[in-house]
Amino acid sequence: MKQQIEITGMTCGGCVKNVKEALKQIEGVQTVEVSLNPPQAVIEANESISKTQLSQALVKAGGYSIAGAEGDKNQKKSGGSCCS
Ligand code: 9UX
Repeated sequence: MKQQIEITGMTCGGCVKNVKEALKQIEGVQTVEVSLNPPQAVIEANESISKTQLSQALVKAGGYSIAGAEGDKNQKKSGGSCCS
């Protein structure tokens, strides 16, 4: 099934890559498409992945979060791997 999530905290192409890699690590996830504009991810997985699980992966990847979800107030702590 497909799930679309809105992501906050992505500011450059490196973020997109980080997010994509992080989401791919989640068990059951088959394909991940991430775009910066609008900041979102579309995930295809065998089963529904919980928002909690997605959110955790995003935070681990570098302080990103799902828009509107709990933890969205977390400020991004540091820049990612590329431009900042
Ligand atoms: Mo995103 Mo770029 O975390 O330095 S701003 S990779």
